[in-house]
Amino acid sequence: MHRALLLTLTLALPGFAWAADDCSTEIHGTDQMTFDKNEIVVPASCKSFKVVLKHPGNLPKEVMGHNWVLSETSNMQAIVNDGAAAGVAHDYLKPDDARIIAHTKMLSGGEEDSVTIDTSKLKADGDYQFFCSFPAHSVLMKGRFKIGV
Ligand code: CU1
Repeated sequence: MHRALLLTLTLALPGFAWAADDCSTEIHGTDQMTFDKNEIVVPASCKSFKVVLKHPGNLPKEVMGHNWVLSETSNMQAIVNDGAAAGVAHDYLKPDDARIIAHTKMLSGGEEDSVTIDTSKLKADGDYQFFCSFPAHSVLMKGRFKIGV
């Protein structure tokens, strides 16, 4: 088949998957104290899932730091509270907190970090949330994290 025609058919048939599911995503934490996503869906076929966090702003982490933390929704507030007590020296996370499923480091503007999650640790029907643990940021900076079909 002609290559251009093949491309046309691929674009015209979105349900026709030529590539494997994308087992990664990129999310931005901004100087406006927002994430650019409020939901992340992990394809069920992914054995692992990589989250790349970028901070495209200019402010230092002491002022507008952002991390990406994953936990069960019911644990989020306690992780945030204990993180605030742990302070900036610990990136606003209690060290070795078993309730944290995954997290990046705390970023200043211009930085990036990533974390890869072993999806076998997640339940398909689990209730998960991602958030930033910088004090008060999780009021705005949070979203649903779920396993797709
Ligand atoms: Cu933040």
